[in-house]
Amino acid sequence: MSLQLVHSGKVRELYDAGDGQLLMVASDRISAFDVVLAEPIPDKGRVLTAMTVHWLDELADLAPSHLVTADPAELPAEAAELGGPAGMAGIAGRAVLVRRAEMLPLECIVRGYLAGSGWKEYGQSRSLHGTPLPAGLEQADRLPEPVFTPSTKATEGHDLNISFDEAVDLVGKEMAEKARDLCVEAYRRAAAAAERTGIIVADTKFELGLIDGELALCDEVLTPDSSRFWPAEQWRPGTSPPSFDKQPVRDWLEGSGWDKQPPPPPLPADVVAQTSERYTTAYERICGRRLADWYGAAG
Ligand code: PZK
Repeated sequence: MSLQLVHSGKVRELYDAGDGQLLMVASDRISAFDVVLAEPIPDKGRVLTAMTVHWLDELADLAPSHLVTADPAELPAEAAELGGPAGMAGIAGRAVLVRRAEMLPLECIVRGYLAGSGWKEYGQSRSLHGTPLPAGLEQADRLPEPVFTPSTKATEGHDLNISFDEAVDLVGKEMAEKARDLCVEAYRRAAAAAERTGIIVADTKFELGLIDGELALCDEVLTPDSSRFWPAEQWRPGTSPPSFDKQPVRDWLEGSGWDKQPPPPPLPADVVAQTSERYTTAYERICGRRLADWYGAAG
């Protein structure tokens, strides 16, 4: 009996584990400029999984989560088939068992800094998803207060930014307010903790779902794939700060002469190694734990 694949993302997979549970597996794949590269980044899946578990634990008093277990000993036996020749050891640390939730049809984004589409919108209308902002802000500036900037999951391609009122139309006033308050508080806490380690969480995306009628944190939480992490010492308003994790990949691809059309060129081994190191450092700095202590990590 094999686990049924229910969703396949760019860099992770979701399987039906029966009994109202799902198995989420984070791969070591990396995407840049909207394409997935051929070379895996060693330990990336473990870093993202360990970070999510860290934050779910830190935020447990704020909200319940979908997490059942990350312990490979507690995963369904069929999960070993997904680990390649190493069996269960091959997915240890990058697979988690979760409860199936009724997902909100919203991407719950919180922005503490002006980057990406938020910076673009500010330039056009001096607002963020309808929330007016002070004049004179620069790219990458810190916002006076974090702003909840929801979007809807587009079926293909990119998400569509919506106003808070449009979020209310989708999930109702009470649910939209609950989601906003939960996400803004989770962002505040995580950003404050990361700032103490010299890392800025510019923005992050939460996915919420209902489990037994309660709003729960689902999916990835405060990882480099769901957030913009910047090294604080390289943050300069008016410029676009480097990504803490993916910058070696982006820089190398930019310098390679690649036309940004798939397939991308193969990444050199030293770029792969440097990037793996960045992910590990991000985990160890932000979470204050050693990756070697996480399930399956080489150490
Ligand atoms: C769920 N995704 C995103 C896509 C992935 C993940 N607890 C849950 N219950 C029901 N559905 C989901 C979750 C969670 N988390 C998450 N889509 C549905 C997604 C592709 C691969 F690993």
